[in-house]
Amino acid sequence: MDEKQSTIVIVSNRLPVKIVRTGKKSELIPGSGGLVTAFAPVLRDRGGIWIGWDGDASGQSHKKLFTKESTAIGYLLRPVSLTPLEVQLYYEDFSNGTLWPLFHDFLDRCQFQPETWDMYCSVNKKFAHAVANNSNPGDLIWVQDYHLMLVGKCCAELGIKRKTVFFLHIPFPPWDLFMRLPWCKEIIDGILHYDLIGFQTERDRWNFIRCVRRLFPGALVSGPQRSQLIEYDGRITRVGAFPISIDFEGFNQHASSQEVADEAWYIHERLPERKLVLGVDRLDYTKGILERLKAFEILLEKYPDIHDKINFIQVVVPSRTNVKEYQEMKCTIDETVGRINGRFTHHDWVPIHYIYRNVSRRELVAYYRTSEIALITPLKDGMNLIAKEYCASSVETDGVLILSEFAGAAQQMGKSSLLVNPFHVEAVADQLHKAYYMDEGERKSRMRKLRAEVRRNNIFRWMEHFLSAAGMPLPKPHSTSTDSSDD
Ligand code: GDG
Repeated sequence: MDEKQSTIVIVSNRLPVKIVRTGKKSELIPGSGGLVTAFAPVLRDRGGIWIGWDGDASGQSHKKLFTKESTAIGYLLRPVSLTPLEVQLYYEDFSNGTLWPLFHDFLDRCQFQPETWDMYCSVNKKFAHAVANNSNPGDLIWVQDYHLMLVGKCCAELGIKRKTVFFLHIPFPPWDLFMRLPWCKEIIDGILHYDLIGFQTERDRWNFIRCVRRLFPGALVSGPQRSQLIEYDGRITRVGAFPISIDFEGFNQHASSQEVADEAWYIHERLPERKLVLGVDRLDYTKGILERLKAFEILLEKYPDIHDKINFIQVVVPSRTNVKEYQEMKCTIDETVGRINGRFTHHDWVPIHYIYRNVSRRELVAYYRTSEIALITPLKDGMNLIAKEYCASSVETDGVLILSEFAGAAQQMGKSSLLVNPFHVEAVADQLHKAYYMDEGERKSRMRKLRAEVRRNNIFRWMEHFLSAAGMPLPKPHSTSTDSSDD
């Protein structure tokens, strides 16, 4: 390694940037998504290295571009190049076609093919080589998510002695589902090579421990629930739940800014006397977009009293646009929106406003701030940062959060939101009606509690908790968050 010694090396499937080509020139632009939102402020604050795939499926190397530009991003980026076949088998087929549906309880969508598993193992090894080339013995290697569950074991096999820790951003499935995976034992064995494993919720941690007990009866599980130890094959792994969060003050301040206030005013000015219901999701079957549209349709059917007085704004962010299944899902959403609007639109009232594109951070925060109700109903979700961002941006403190009980966020935010089963569309419609008529006192009291929760358990606290469990010195205290409650 030629750069200065680093203390934290983040390893994730994708680097938090996109390569954009304009004519002959290529440049890096910051990407969007859960991981970037979570880590960028922290790495910028204290420095570090981020290793990941550069996102180019052609296998072309972009090392020079990264060397030149990555320092401008605020931390070092080290790209891993993948061949088209690796992208297909490791990323599209095994990570997205097997692990993603399995871990979100969609067994019927899983494909089980030995060649995709073989490629998953071989790409995990490739990432371990990148770790070897870009880290020093004192560093902490922090591996992210389901694409790279074997990197810790691969590092050990390469003889690299580093502290390696792992965080799973998606749910961990119940054992009877997980055991359907032909390579379930290999995966648990791989994960048990990390020194620390972090899950989003206690439920995920518990599911994992049950799998360990079933598959490795000789493993010794001890310690208090919050910080359990698993002793197996001469190694000790710590396991805990670390619910991820957001930069509360960042969203709070942006939502309070003049540019967002202007945009929020503009959105509502064009929809006067209406309450806005907001949904924001990456296009994915786990997010429950169709079920949510159905719930909204039932609301309009069952409660004519709110016709003309409500608008549902659904933002769908394009995702996996080259995959047929996702293209079909988009067509079904387009048709459903068209059908519901065709059924209920009259005069100047079009009930559903459907936005299918990436939105700027300013626009997103303006929608958060100005929407009276957020309808966040994934069928299953590791955490769901949208729910937390909505509360942090609700600076008037009177938004109502309707939240799926199957989002990880429900564990912290369930009490003060309106909790729903997203599969029970009639009940979701009833909760929407309740939210519409909720009085100001109750709205404010609930939102105050939600904001206090997200303000306290923010992304910096998450990082501190995780690093402290990893046995690393804590980063300097971040002063953006105060516990004094103006809300
Ligand atoms: C995983 C887990 C877990 C999205 N579109 C735009 C945009 N975003 C930002 C949002 C938010 C993030 O992306 C999406 O958050 P999610 O929580 O839904 O995350 P996933 O991408 O599904 O990822 C999830 C997360 O990891 C973190 O651990 O919560 O359960 O599946 O931050 O703001 N931002 C902007 N424009 C967009 O169009 N500006």
